[in-house]
Amino acid sequence: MKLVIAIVSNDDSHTVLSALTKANFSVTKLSSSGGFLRVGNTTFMIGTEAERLDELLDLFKEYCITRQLATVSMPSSYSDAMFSMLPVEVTVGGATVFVLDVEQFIKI
Ligand code: 2BA
Repeated sequence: MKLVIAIVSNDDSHTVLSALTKANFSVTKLSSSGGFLRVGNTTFMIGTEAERLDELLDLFKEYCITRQLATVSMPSSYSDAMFSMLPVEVTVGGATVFVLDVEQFIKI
């Protein structure tokens, strides 16, 4: 069994969640935020049989769209502020996915 932790844009979370549940994956949805942009995103935790991993990843590929976003990076300290408030373009969307082996899956 695998545990998939997937971080996606809030813009894509509704459609990918619908597709996941329609395909009979069990999903836990967490509200999260990224350390770089410091805006909200969505983290999904999905426990699945290893045989269905490719099917699961295909749903994220289909529904999580990458886009370019112009933003300003947030200063981490006062001395950084003068340099880091310049506009930067980052790629957002898509999905950041971690796949972990599950040692035990227990429902009590
Ligand atoms: P954020 O940390 O808010 O990052 C949003 C996007 O900003 C990133 O997209 C990347 O394109 C850019 N970015 C991040 N750190 C950067 C940096 N130091 N310099 C320049 N650009 C930077 P993604 O890579 O697709 O990541 C989307 C979200 O997934 C991240 O939001 C974070 O919440 C999570 N994430 C990505 N990689 C991670 C990792 N290795 N561990 C934990 N969470 C991760």
